[in-house]
Amino acid sequence: MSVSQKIETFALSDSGAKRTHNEDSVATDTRIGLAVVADGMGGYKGGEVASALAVNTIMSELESSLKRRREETADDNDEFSPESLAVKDVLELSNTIIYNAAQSQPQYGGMGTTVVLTLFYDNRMTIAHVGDSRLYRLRDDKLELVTEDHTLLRELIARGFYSEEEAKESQNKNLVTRALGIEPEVVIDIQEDVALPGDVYLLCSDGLNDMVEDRDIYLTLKQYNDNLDKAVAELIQLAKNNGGKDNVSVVLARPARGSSSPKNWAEKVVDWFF
Ligand SMILES: [Mn+2]
Repeated sequence: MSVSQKIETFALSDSGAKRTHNEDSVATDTRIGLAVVADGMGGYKGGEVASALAVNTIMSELESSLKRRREETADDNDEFSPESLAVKDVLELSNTIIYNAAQSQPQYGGMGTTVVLTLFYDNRMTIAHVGDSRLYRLRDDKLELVTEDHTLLRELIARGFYSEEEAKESQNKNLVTRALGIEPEVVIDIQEDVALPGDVYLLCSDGLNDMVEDRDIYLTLKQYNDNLDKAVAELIQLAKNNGGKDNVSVVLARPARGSSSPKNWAEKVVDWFF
């Protein structure tokens, strides 16, 4: 890993065990600290087109958007960092591009895509998502779900109509209530947090978490912690072994250790203990 890299990443996307097309798209850019997963939906190639439009827009526009936002004079009233504002810019742009394509070409009518994105910078990170693609974080030996699905089911649970147990049996658990490209405007969930060098971040489409229990995701990340390319392949294989009904995409990202300079005493102590 070169010094200029902010993260190391490992990514795979697979059509699964049942489907012939893969409507998911994944991408990473270690230079700017980016990882993204999108899960498209819509008839006649609409899903593939929508998720590809989202990922391509992010990959081509985020760097210039970051530059623009970082050059702006900081406004004390800004709720978000320049990095988060740049992420918001490109996701809103993606929404517009997909929406316009769907409006102008009948075969793509109604297409849309989920998205989950992480951007790492200065020991911090921005997390953005729309829909039911997820971000998990492994830290201090605990796996935690960072994002909250935008699904009908989640809303019904939040309002007390369903228990978590009843929810597992539900037929329409994958009905997403928010996606890029469906409406002219979209509300994007954005979080900012610290990112620690030992953390492992997992971005995935629902084809992983519908097929593989959180416990097995945790155990796989533990087992292959020193070999994250194996972890990615193993997670995809687990999803396929368990039925693989949907396309399955996994991106793992691990923040790089600040620089190549020798560690100071305090950092070494921290390493011994964790
Ligand atoms: Mn899916």
